Amino acid sequence: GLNVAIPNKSKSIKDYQNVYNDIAEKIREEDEFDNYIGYGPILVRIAWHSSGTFDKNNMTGGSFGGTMRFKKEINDPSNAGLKQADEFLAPIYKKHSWISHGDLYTLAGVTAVQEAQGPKIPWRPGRVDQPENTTPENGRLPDATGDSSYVRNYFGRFGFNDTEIVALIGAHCLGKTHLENSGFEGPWGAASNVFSNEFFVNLLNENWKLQKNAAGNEQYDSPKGYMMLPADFALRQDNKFLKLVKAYANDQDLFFNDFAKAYVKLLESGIHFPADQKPFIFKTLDEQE
Ligand code: CCH
Repeated sequence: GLNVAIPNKSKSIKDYQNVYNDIAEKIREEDEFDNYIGYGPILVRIAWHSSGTFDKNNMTGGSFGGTMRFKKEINDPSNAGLKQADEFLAPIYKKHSWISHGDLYTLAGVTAVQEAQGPKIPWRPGRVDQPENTTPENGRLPDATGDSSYVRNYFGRFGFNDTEIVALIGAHCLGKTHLENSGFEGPWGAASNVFSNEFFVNLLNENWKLQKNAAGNEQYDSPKGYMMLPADFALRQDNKFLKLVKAYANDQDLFFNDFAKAYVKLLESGIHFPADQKPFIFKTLDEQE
C-alpha cells in the first residue's frame, strides 16, 4: 500500500542542513574519486535507483523503506558500482544515525545536484526503514538498450509524462558510464561534475556514430569522446521527445525547472506526505560562506 511519511518531530531543517553540509563537504574533500569527477554523480544515481524500483501498479518499491541497504538490492546487476556510494554515505549515517536510509539516500541525491550548480530541489523527510523482506525483486531499473517506446513505457510505471521523462534523463549531464559496471563506456559531455543542459546540447549537435564498444555493446560515440546510450539516443528518435530535447537545449532555466519538479516526484514516488508538511530548501555550501 501507500507508505505514509512520518517526519521526526524532534528534528528541524537545521538538523537536515547539517547532514546536507556533511555530505557536501565530503564531496568537496574526496574530489579525486573517479578521475576527478567526484562522488556527486554516483550519489544522484543511488538516489534515483533507490526510488526507481517503484511500481504504481502494486505500490511496491521506491525510496521509502531504504532497502538499498540490503545485499539483495545493492547486488542487483543494475546497481553495479553503487556500493561506492553506500560506502561514501556510511560515515555520514554513523554520525547522524537518527536519519532513515531512504531519507539519507534521497537527501544525498538532492545535495549532489545542488552542489553541482543545479537547481534547488525541495525535499521532505519522513521515510521509514522497512525490513529486509520488503526489498523489491531485482530487475526493476531500465534497460539501456531500449528504444523510445520502451523508455516511455518504462517511466509510465511511475506515472511520468514525456516532459518528466526527458527532463529526468537530462541528469546524464553528470558522471559517466563505466564498462565494468554497465558494459558501456564514456561520459555524456565535457563537464561531468557540473549540472547543466549539456546532455541535450550534445545529443542534438554532436556527430554521433553507432559503434560496438569493448564489451560488445552498441553505443553512440562522438569525435569528442562523448557517448550516448541507445536509451538516450531514443530521445532524438521520437518527435515528441525530440521537441523537448530541443527546448531544453535552448533554455537551461526551463530544463532546471522541469528537472527539479520531476526529480522531487521521482524521489517521493509511492510516499504520501502529510498535507501540512512543507518541503525544506537547503542552502548550498557556497551560500553559507
Ligand atoms: Fe542513468 N545510467 N539511466 N539516470 N545515470 C547510468 C549512469 C548514470 C540509464 C542508464 C544508465 C537516469 C535514467 C537512466 C544517472 C542518473 C540518472 C549508466 C552507467 C547507465 C547504463 C552506469 C555505470 O556504468 O557506472 C537509463 C537506461 C535510464 C533511463 O532510461 C535518471 C532518471 C537519472 C537521474 C535522475 C547518473 C548521474 C549516472 C552517472 C553515474 C556515475 O557513476 O557517473
